[in-house]
Amino acid sequence: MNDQVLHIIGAAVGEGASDGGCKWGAAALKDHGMARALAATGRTVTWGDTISAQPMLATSRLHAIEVFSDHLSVAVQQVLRHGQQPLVVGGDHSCAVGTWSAVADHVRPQGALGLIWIDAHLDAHTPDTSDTQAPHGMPLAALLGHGAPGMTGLFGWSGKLRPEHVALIGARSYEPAEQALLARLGVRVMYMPEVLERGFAACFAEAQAIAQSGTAGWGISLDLDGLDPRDAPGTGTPVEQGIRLADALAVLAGCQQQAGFVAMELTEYNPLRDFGGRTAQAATDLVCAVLAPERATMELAA
Ligand SMILES: [Mn+2]
Repeated sequence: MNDQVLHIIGAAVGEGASDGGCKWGAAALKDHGMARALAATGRTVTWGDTISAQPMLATSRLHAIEVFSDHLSVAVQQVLRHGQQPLVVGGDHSCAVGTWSAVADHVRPQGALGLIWIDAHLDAHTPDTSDTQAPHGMPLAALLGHGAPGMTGLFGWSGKLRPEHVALIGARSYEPAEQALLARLGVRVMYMPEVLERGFAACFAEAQAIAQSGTAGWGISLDLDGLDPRDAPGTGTPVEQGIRLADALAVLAGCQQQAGFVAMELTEYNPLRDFGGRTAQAATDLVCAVLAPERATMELAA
């Protein structure tokens, strides 16, 4: 539906991470002109509310993220109820709990939600397994129904994602407990060596088939640290040897036209590490590639 309004929601959260710089990511991407760039692709774009985590009102970091997730989920729910398409711009990746809980709840009457998770990490810790206790390492586990009740149980139900409808691409930094949880659940994880061997295009095609098969809709949660730091250094937790930007732009172009595509999230932009704005431009080009109303050949910024 190419005339559908694209509604951007900022997620001003850095409290989920050990380095809080991502809290300023949404505001920086707004200043960089992300909405204008999306409008230039032919979309009708609104930059709506920015939801901020409020650590001073919380008893702990986890509690702050629980309250924030609840607020973000209501904002995303409102966008969907108005028939608009949400684009959530983070923010550390703990925002995924609010984003995808709302999308899953919205499509629930028609069926399950599929999700493609592009990331250097697995984000599949629970409070029982995390050494750092950083909530941005927990959102995927929470969406699968494992973790703190305040993160798993939004809208009064748990298990927003079923393992068979989820695929991860690009993982290369993780702990055994998260790998074990995803393996036990049967989630398909394409680790970085496999991506380098098969190519990002083949991996994404497989992930898309997983996300589309037997679901009522699907989306993409894109953690910028899934990219190679040579192309996107301004992320919360950079890890060497990732997906190259040119590959991502070529492969992600046209998702908006694919059957069942409902929403996108872009996370872990850290403007404090993005000297010269290269990562902001990469983030902008990526959302334009995914969300443009017609498939366009992206020209790489020199
Ligand atoms: Mn992540």
